[in-house]
Amino acid sequence: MKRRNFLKNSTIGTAGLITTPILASLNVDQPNKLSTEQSFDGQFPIVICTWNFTNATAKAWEVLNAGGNSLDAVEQGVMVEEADVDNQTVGKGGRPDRDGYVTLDACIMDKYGNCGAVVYLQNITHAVSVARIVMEKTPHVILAGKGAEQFAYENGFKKEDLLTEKSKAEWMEWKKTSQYKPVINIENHDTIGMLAIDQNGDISGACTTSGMAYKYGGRVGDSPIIGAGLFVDNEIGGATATGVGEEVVRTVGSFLIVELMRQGKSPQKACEEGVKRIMAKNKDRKDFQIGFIAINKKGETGSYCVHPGFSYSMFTNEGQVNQPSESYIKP
Ligand code: SD4
Repeated sequence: MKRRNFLKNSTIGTAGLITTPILASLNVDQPNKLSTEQSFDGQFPIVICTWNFTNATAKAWEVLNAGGNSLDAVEQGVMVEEADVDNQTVGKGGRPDRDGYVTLDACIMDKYGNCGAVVYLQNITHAVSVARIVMEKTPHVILAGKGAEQFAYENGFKKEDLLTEKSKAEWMEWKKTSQYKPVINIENHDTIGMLAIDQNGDISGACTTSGMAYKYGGRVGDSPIIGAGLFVDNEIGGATATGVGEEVVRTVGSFLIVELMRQGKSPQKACEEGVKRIMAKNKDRKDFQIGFIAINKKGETGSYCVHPGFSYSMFTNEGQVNQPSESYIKP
């Protein structure tokens, strides 16, 4: 976003005036940190998320455009998908594990590097909100299973059956063969990982999923693991992942991408390197999908994936776009 658009934006008549001194106070000696000069080259406020979850980015944008902070934006953005029963990869309506239980993984990270996560959470739609209160109300980072569920009830969340008729019918069909074979680009959407920069230039991220369909009971993926499925460093940028979580965990993918940006790589180049590291560990195996998205402090974005078909949704002052991702394996 150019300076003129930034100032034109929104509520920003005043927010721009407030923001500029904050930007000016940031360290200008380090190229990866936001300088006053650089601050208007990128785009912010901005929100991006994995896949074409346009309703989610629209919700997050609503928060950002009203002057809200990036933490609220990412939480409320991904909640849209958690509540959508037609989305069978996130929240309510998600596909169950091989025993028929819907178990959710989610995490959230704020501008201070605070983070919270829930793993193997059952019967609660908004796993990301439970993750947020783990971050804000406990001395811990991760709560699992029954403990996480109990904590959620104590904090006013209500018990819900997350297994919809549709997901149940599909699971019963799957049980006939019980063959575990993750499908590449299921329905062209999957786990939602979201990154946002607010009007103050502060970055937050969230990631939430029902995990791989028909996984082993008790399996936890990358999505709630800070550094794997999501990482945010407010001085540098953020990254988040979708795809076969085991592969992302093995390379601590999102942390790696943020560190590569710290070393000077663009979000695009950092995502490419993240995927290449995974492929280097899988010389004989290419039958899985991983997609990374990243954003730096300037609001520049990038993405890369293993197989064609991945894209990310972006909402800025210039509107919403679905950005196709380049892939390691060419179309
Ligand atoms: C997981 N990364 O549980 C998640 C699921 C996902 O594409 O993104 N699937 O491994």
